[in-house]
Amino acid sequence: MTVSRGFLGHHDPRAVDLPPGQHLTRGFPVLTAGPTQTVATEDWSFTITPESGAPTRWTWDEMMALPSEDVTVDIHCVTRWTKLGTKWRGVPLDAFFEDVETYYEYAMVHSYGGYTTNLPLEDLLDGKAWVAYEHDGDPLHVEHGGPARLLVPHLYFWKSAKWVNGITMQRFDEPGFWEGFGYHNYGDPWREERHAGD
Ligand SMILES: Nc1nc2c(c(=O)[nH]1)N[C@H]1C(S)=C(S)[C@@H](COP(=O)(O)O)O[C@H]1N2
Ligand SMILES: [Mo]
Repeated sequence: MTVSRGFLGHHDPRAVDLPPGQHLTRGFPVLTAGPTQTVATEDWSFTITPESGAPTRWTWDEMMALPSEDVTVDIHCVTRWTKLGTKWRGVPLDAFFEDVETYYEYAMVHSYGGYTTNLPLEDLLDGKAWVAYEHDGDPLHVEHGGPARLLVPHLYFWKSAKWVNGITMQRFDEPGFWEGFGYHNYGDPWREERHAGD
């Protein structure tokens, strides 16, 4: 008999493999610094700018022509809630980067509205990150970053930029929005990297 982690989570939190300092939530809290962004899919685009300066841009329809995946992942917010077994559909970042040549190791992720977050490129590749446009079988709600957000479930959820619209490749790492306010530069929930110096 197999028992999913999600099932156990509703009955015996101690049986669930939770990162340190986290507790389970069954809801889906909304956390946004600043106003919710409203972007129609006709106006949406996703742009990767490598060191050549020549951007590669995908419209909504062009993104939809890339191979999508259904993923079920646990998400961990630095405010200490963890939600198990969240279901998403999205395009893996690997599919976008197939069309991009870069030797730079750092990515700065940009959102509509100006939110940014930084992470090493390797944390976006090899099936570790998606541009997600469905949650639980529905189009992603605007307050959760719809029409599309970054999903990087192995890092604290502030790295999963809502209303994502692009990535700039960088030779040197630089802090994004929360990282500049003292959040940890990398944000591994299993090592409890909440704040700079953790
Ligand atoms: N564009 C944008 N993306 C963002 C944020 C934000 O304020 N703006 N907040 C981050 C934080 S701190 C968290 S915990 C998650 C929250 O996502 P949710 O509102 O879907 O739960 O989005 C992240 N992505
Ligand atoms: Mo957060």
